[in-house]
Amino acid sequence: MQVRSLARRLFLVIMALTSLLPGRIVAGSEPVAVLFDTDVGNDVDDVLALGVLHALESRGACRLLGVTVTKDSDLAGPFVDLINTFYGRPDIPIGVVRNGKTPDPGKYLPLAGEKKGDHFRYPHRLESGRNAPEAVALLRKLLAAQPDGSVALVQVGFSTNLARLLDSKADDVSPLAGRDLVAKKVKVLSVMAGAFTPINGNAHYCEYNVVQDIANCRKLADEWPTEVVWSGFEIGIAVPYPAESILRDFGYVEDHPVAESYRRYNPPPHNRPTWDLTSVLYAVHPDRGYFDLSPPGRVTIENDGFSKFERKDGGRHRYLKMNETQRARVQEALVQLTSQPPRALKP
Ligand SMILES: [Ca+2]
Repeated sequence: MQVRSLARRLFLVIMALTSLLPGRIVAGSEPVAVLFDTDVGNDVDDVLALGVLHALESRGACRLLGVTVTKDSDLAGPFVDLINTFYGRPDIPIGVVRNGKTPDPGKYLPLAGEKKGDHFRYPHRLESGRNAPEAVALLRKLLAAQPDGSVALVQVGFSTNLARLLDSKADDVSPLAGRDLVAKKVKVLSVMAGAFTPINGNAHYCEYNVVQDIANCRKLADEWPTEVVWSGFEIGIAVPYPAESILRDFGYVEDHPVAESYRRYNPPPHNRPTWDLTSVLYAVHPDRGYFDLSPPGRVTIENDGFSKFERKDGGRHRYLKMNETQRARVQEALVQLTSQPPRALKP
């Protein structure tokens, strides 16, 4: 009797420990299929957001189907490749914009060109965005291959690629035009853009991602056929990434591309806002209570780039809201996810 009771206790302990292993998928939940569209190379939160996606994939919460870039620098695609390679996923497809915005390489994309002897300091295969597929063609191909209504699309830069996707024509990968393909395959568009509360007392704040490509953001707001959830400027600034984490949580490897990008962009003690990270967290964990949602309505983009929200029953647009408890939870989750080591990091 005693032996059986001991064996049962041991069994329960093992089961409890197993449930704590990273990567375990909670019964009944499928990893969320994610497409990530980024202007990586401008601000550094895009890099942290990509790190968060990799950490979530390592935990079995999502699958990163592909990354598309709206920053028109030849180093943006290679930089995404080096981050994906660092996290042990060098085969994730990367598509880049042609004739897009902000061609300057900025402060940290040059990491993708730096060498140590004959090799890249941070290993990767893609040497120039010119060798990568065009973003819209790649988005069509990846969407067409997914089950209907399954994809979470995360846009954390300009709307160039996704607006062009709406206008894309039927092709070899799908008989559907872009808008119909999106309506069929996409579950939600989680977008970091706009501002939905006054910013430092300014009730007409024109946010950067919108302002850089107003026409395409307006098209996205007017024509995107699925649910859209906006993370406004106010959400990211309410959750600063603690610089202390950059100083203390990334030393598990000598050179860490996320921490190094952060230092090059705006080094500690600066606490960078987590704009793009919040759109990723919502897209992968919409049901975990990290955020509340506004009532449904409609976002319109004005001529100067201001994002106006009007409440409307049955509207497809909502924006993220957050109380103080949620803010604390989001910050803690984002620090843990951003600093989580790659799964197969070699010593
Ligand atoms: Ca961004």
